Amino acid sequence: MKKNQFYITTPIYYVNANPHIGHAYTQIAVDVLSRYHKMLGEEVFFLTGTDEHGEKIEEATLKSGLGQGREKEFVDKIVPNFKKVWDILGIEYDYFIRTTDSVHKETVQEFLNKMKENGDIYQGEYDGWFCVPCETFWTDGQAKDGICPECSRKLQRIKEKNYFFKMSKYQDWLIDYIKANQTFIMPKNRRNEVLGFLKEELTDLCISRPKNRMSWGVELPFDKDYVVYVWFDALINYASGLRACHAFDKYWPADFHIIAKDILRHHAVYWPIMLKSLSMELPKTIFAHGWWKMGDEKISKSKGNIIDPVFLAEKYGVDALRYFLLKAVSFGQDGVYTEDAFIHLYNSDLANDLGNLLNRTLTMLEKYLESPVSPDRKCLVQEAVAQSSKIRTALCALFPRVKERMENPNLFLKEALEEIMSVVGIANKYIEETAPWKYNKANNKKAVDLIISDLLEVLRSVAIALFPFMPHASQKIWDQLGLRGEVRGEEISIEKNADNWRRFPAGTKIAKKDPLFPRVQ
Ligand code: ME8
Repeated sequence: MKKNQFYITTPIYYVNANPHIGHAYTQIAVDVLSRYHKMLGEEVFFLTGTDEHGEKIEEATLKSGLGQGREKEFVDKIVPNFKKVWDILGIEYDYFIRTTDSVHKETVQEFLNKMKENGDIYQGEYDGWFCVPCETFWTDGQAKDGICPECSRKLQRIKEKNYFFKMSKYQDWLIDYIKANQTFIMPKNRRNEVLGFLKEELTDLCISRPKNRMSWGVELPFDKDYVVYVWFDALINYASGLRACHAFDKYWPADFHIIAKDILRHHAVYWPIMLKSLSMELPKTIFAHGWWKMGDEKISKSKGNIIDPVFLAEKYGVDALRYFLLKAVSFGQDGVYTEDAFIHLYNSDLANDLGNLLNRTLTMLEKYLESPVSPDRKCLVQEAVAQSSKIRTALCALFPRVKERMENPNLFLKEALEEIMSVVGIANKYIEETAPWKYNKANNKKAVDLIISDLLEVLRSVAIALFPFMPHASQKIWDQLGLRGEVRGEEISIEKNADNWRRFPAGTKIAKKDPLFPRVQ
């Protein structure tokens, strides 16, 4: 039984084109959770990678001008683009699994052999529909008029001998499991969606493609004329990725598989049944977030309405992009992207609220106090003391509130950011209400010191709490405050920060720089 480990995954993306803002969204959310759990002192494993087999990739290879049989060359060219984008976005994954890696292919074949030995795989005839862009099989009942119910494109009609996985055998078990484990599929509306889907009789899943029609895949270990259906191959990455690092025993099962709602059925129906057939432990939570859209349409490479995350990161900064994606919509819901909305949030939250708080605090410190923070924080001005105690209360509640939201199975990432920004707002108001410049004019240095010390306390804690979301900006705040070392080394541990107050070291030398988030016009 694992104790202090946290295993989190992203989907593995198709490499038929470069990543867009939708892929970046999942990566950033998982990176935030991973960084957060590291700050709790847990041992974290963050797995990502690429899904490189199947008809879609075969088609993309042909379209690229490389001939049949040169798929590996094609994917080898695209994969570095994914890694480059993740580096630019500050995604600190622990391992990048590729489904063309030998450890993955071996794992797939081993798992399929086991399922066959268990009597869960058999040969039969597939007579139904297939969607190449979604790489998904559909029954007559699901595909009205030969149109894909997921992406609305025309389907292929397929009638051929294939191998099947006995999903129907496990239908009742899965329904009971989902009902008994309230947080297995999150958020709740997704759980209901899966339970709704399971009200219909589950058909067995076609898990092979005959090589004479589509040969780009992992060969079936028990029949050389077939390759494994790409989804059956891809889902196994969550095990092979750990195996590649000899980390399986330490981290299995996953705490979270983070995906978007488009691939919920594959993760919440196929995958648990595959694991059940293999007698393997199930992931604790499958969390399906929403879609980024342009107008009413999902942003997707096949629709061509993509937004390039690197362009935005270069224009506004990586951390601004990370902040926008997680603050603009509650995790789990859809969001509509516009650059205007991005700029609006950037200016109001980052330039005005956070950037200003840092700037005003450091400017006052430079102007009003001889030494940065005097160890003597006693202040005889009752008014200032009363205000100070209010801000102290707000700040002491910050880590517990952030913790409550980040560790909630609903993954309240937006709401955690709201808590942090609310303390920033309170601190800005504190400056307005206490007007330290007046105390300075009256030469009451003790009151000035009290107020500025409080603001430094706030900024220190805010930098820590923001680190998972905005790692670069929070380190810059830390450095400007003159604090030593790295924010990432701090712990968001309630036990260790029981009273999150008076933790700012006295006598610290500040290092004020240009504004962190210059206003965008
Ligand atoms: O489905 N909004 O790969 P894929 C939010 N290879 N998230 C989005 C998005 C959008 N508009 N567009 C894409 C596959 N995503 C399979 C997965 S896993 C074993 C195999 C993100 O390249 C989101 O995470 O089509 C979604 O689930 C994923 O990209 C789909 O990526």
